[in-house]
Amino acid sequence: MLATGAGLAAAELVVGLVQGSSSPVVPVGQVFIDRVPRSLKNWAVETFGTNDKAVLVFGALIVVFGVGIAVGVLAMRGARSTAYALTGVVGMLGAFAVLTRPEPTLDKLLPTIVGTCVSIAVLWYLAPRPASTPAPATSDGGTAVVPPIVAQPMVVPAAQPMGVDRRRFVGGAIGIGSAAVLVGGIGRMLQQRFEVSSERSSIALPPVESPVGALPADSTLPVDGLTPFVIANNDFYRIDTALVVPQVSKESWSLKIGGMVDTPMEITFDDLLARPQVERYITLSCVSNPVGGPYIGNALWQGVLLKDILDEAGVQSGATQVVSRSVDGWTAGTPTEVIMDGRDAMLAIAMNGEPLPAQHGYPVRMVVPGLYGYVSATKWLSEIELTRWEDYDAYWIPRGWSKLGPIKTMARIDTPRKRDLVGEIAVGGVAWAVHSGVSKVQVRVDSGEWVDAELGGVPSSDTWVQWVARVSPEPGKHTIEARAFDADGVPQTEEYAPVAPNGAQGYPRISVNVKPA
Ligand SMILES: Nc1nc2c(c(=O)[nH]1)N[C@H]1C(S)=C(S)[C@@H](COP(=O)(O)O)O[C@H]1N2
Ligand SMILES: [Mo]
Repeated sequence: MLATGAGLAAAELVVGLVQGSSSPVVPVGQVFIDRVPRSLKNWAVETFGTNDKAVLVFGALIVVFGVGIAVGVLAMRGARSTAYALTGVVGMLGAFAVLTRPEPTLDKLLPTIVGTCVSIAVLWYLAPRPASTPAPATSDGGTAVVPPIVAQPMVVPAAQPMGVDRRRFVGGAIGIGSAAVLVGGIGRMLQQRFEVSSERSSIALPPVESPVGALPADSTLPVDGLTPFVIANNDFYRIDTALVVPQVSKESWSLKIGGMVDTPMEITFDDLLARPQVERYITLSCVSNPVGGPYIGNALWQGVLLKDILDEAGVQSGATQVVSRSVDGWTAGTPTEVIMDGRDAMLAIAMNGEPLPAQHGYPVRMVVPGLYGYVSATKWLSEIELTRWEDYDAYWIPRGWSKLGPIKTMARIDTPRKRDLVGEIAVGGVAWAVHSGVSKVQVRVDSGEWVDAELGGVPSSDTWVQWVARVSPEPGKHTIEARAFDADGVPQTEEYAPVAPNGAQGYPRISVNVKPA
């Protein structure tokens, strides 16, 4: 465990010294994320929610330390070459994972190589080796020979006693352990140099051409327990496959636009700031949001309309799919006609009046009203390629999700949260039919008559809406359901469907127990 810990710590130090390099733990976890079957991924998300990544890293560390223990046992039993070899194999697996990531370069391998060497060196230093001379007695009178169980050699001939100087071992262990903690900590501190937080806070956002202005006063209804109309950046759900948040400097950032276009382009961050800016409230939803789930949010996005840029590049006929790629290789495929149909599909640089947070795609991401994130909302955007549906499948498609991902019309019940209630109940929540707009929300008790809810105000049809309905069921246990209608009066689908392959459906439902007054 010491050898493993020291190796990981050394790797962290190198990551802190060499910009763009990566600790092997991250790509190993990333390869795992990219390869897990959908059922396991869904189980992890359902069980751990957005803590799934922390759980994965924890699991990976348990595995790595488990192997470390096996290596240690081998080394203590005298099978030192096997122990070195196994460490080397683990290092090579790490290196292999690093090389599978986008843009593999040799300096990205450096932490893995250094970490593996340090691990082997610690093993070499701490593990007992064949005692050529009798081991010296220690000052407290005990012998410095390993206890019999440990001394049973597995690989070396049994006649050779293994020597381990206990004092040297304990001293070495304490020294190496403390050095590892220190080195790992310094490495982590140095890594902060590469974070974008300081350059991000120094950006002055350019003014927008026509500000959206104040929200309608009734966009927030006076009902306890409702979700705020605008979700603050820190509370906004985060869904992506990135095990560590990519730190992409605006200085090195550029967006390549190519494929089936007349004029391939490359745009810098400053180019983007110099273009006409728009700002729009847009509700973003994840296809993995279950009925009643939390993976949806509404924010004010600022950026440049994607249509204008694609018009400049000149989209060729037949280019039915816009593939957007992020710096970490993730891709989304969006219908060209949706981006070009006049809605406010944009390259966003700001969220709720601030430059994009790193977690939400700094420096530039896509936002397309009406489509689930997995087919449109590429964060840490690096490339846009015009292509055809039959020529390319984006990240989630081979993993069993639909090529097209329009957001399904849906209501969510956010209040009441308590089960036991008395008297009249204010049932409320949010509802969305993104880009169409919600025309009506209804509530019913125990499959009775549908009752119209009061709707809050909205700045556009691209956002969710708050709603509240008041019902007074008799004392006893009841089920309350809700449903939303889009602008054409089409209600959300009643029939239940799970999130895969194209988004959950069904009525949201709560159970309440009304007590006599
Ligand atoms: N680079 C990258 N962008 C991505 C993803 C990703 O995994 N990688 N996930 C997408 C998905 S599935 C969703 S729902 C939205 C979520 O955006 P948010 O984390 O800002 O809420 O980002 C999209 N953009
Ligand atoms: Mo998503």
